[in-house]
Amino acid sequence: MNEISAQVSVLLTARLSRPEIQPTVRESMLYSALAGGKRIRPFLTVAVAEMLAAPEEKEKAVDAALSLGTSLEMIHTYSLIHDDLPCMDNDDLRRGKPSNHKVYGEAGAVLAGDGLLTEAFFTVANASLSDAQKVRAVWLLSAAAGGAGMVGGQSLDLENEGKPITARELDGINSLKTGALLICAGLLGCAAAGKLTDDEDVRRVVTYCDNIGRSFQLVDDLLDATGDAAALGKNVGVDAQNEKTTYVTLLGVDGCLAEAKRLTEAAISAIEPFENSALLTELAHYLLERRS
Ligand code: GRG
Repeated sequence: MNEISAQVSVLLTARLSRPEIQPTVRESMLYSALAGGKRIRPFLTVAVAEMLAAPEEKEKAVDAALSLGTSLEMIHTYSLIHDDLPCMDNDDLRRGKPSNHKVYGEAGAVLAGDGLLTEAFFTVANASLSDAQKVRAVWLLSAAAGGAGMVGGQSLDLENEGKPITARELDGINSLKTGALLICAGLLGCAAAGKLTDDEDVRRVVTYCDNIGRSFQLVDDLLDATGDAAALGKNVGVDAQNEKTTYVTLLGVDGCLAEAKRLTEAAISAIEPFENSALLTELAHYLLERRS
């Protein structure tokens, strides 16, 4: 995981340091992009590409996956910057550092987010991919990040703050807010390996991503309720402060853990038929056991 994470940081630095980018917004984008995220999404994209590509195509597929995963990481980073703004979650700590708006001001943070979202598509446009792969990647990224995906989930989440919601409603919000980008990560890996349409392999990857996405959210809620701010690099107890219904309020700590384990096993069993699934199995365990 560390090696892929380092490669993503190198690509992020290269793309976001382009001299054409205005210095202030460039510095603000780089600040958050290199603040030390876990790089789960690009790792997922690369691991899927590696698993699905034919041996003679592997190198090319992994290279493509690194570019696509980097573009997704830009979108993810933008969402965290905007999520921390006073008009949203109002968080002053992210990835162990002051949130972007604490350093660059609210306007600087809004622009850094806007810039990262746009640079993501510029990265796809400039990647070593076929035209068909680029079109597929643009489709996947925009579908997952927009109003029918992450932005839609964030909107629903804000609307429901302070209101009691059911487990079903919470599942719906999280599948948009968190799950959409994780499924996108897997599908970008399929695209990098040349799989541009649905088939049995792609469906298995989606099932895997859907299950780790749900487990990821359960663990996220657990960490907010019981985790350590220093290890997490962000404030804890934020959900309770914002009177949010979470999986911890609905299932309790033990219930959350049991459900996260069940989902992790379901994820692993979806990719078991593949020969080369070790990286994805490792990721599923890591997400369950993570402390940050
Ligand atoms: C503002 C459009 C917009 C969307 C925000 C991502 C998001 C939607 C909100 C963040 C709030 C949150 C804690 C969501 C739970 C899942 C999540 C995305 C956690 C952070 O992802 P990690 O753990 O972060 O992968 P790192 O820093 O490791 O990259």
